[in-house]
Amino acid sequence: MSKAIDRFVAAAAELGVELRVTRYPTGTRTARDAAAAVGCELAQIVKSLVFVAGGRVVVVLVSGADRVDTDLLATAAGAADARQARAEEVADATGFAVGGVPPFGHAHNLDTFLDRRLLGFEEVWAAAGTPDACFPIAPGDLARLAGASVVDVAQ
Ligand code: 5CA
Repeated sequence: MSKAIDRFVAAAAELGVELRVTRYPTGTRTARDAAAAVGCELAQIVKSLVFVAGGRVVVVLVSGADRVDTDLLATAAGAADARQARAEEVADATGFAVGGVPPFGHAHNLDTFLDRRLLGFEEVWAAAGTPDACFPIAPGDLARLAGASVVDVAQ
C-alpha cells in the first residue's frame, strides 16, 4: 500500500472503522474513472472537494454526478463567498493530492459538508488517499465519520 493510503487507513482506524480499500490499475483520478473502475453508477462516487469559504478551508462531499453551487455552499458555511481551492491549497489543507483526497482523515481538522443527495444511496465509494484507490461506505456512516453537516449544495 502507499504511504498516503496507510495514513488514511490509520486515521479511519483511530475513528474505529476498518476500511475495505481496493486499488485499481486503471486509475480512479476522476469520478468517471472511479465509477468505471469500481463498476458503479457515477452518482455513487463521492467527490471530496476542497473550497475556501470566507477565507476558511472546507471540504464538500458531493455525488460524482453533481457540481457544487458555490452560492449555496457560501450560505451553508455562513460565508460571504466560496471558491474552489487551488491544487496546492488542497494538498496543504488535507495532506493529500488532488485526485486522491479522502473524505476525512485530513492533515487539518476541516469543517465538512455532505450533500444530502448522497444519502439516497445504500452504498457510495470515496477516494482512499491516492488516485487509484477507493473504498465503499454507507453514506450515513460517511457523514458521521467525517463529522459532516448534511446540506443541499448540489447545483
Ligand atoms: N478519486 C476521484 C474519485 S473518488 C476523486 O478524487 N475525484 S474528485 O472529484 O474528488 O477529485 C478531483 C477533483 O479535483 C475535480 O473534480 C476537481 O474539482 C478538482 N481538481 C482537479 N484539478 C484540480 C486543480 N488543478 N486544482 C484544484 N482542484 C482540482
